[in-house]
Amino acid sequence: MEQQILISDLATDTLKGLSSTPKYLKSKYLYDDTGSEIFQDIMNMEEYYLTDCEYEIFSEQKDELLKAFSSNGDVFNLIELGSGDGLKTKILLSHFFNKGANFHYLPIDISQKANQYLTESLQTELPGLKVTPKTGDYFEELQKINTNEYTPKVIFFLGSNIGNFSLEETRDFLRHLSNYSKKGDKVLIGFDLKKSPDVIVKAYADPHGHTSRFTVNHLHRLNRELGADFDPQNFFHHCTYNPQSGALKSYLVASKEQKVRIEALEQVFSFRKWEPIFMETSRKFDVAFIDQLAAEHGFKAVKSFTDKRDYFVDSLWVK
Ligand code: AVJ
Repeated sequence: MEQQILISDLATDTLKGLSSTPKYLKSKYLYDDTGSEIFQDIMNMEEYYLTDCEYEIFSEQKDELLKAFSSNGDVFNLIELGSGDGLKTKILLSHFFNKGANFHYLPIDISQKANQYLTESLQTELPGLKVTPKTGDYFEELQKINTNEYTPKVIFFLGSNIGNFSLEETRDFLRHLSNYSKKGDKVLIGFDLKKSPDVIVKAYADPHGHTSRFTVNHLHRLNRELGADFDPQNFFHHCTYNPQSGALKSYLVASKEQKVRIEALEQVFSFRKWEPIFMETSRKFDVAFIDQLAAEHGFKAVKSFTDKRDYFVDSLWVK
């Protein structure tokens, strides 16, 4: 049943995106099973520094992080939005667990499969850890966690997932988060920082072609799930970085004029030669703007956990 709901969302959003001028597709649909696998390849490549940075931050600053979350052994709920395979979070979970920290881990993810895998692996790796996975939309699931008995919360939103939002969506997200949080609750958000444009572009226009496969998979997905007849050979991946706004934008560009029929939408879409489909924003931030975002939404940015190269920050906010 869940699959059905997703398919109809995919159809509605695809219709909207491909009927717009300029055309776009929503980046959240990049993560079907194939897309999630390709994303693992992206995370494993040298050029995609983001994963390494957050891994380094967690490995080297896990003591400081635990102190920041629970200075005197107080109980807390650790809620993670978009937990995925949890590879990086596990560094913290095992450290906290081995230190005898008193916490309950609640990972929330859209993928049932990812959740199940994460929970099973935690049961063998950290038997005794309290884990309650939730599958679904972040905020719907968050509301359900809200129990009468009040336990302080720490909410994780890692990996620069926030960078996929437009500025308006970022503010909507933070407003939700703020409304949900009580005084003293904490959030830890992973932001990718502005840096040499060459470094950034290499992470998204990689020589291995993983990122290209990742975006082109969106077209394969429309072929598979909506009966589209895209010829993926006729589109190529291109990205641009604007050092002023910090927006890295990815496109699929049509290399020739063509028509594409999408069965499920009973519609044909025309593409001009060199017409782009806007696929994704991967926004880069600076610390002053991060502090401003926190303040605008009733949080105080209390500590920046950064890697040695200052490429990435996990910013800790307190309500
Ligand atoms: C998962 C959203 C953090 O924007 O860096 C990686 C997705 N897209 N390469 C990012 C992505 C192309 C990634 N996030």
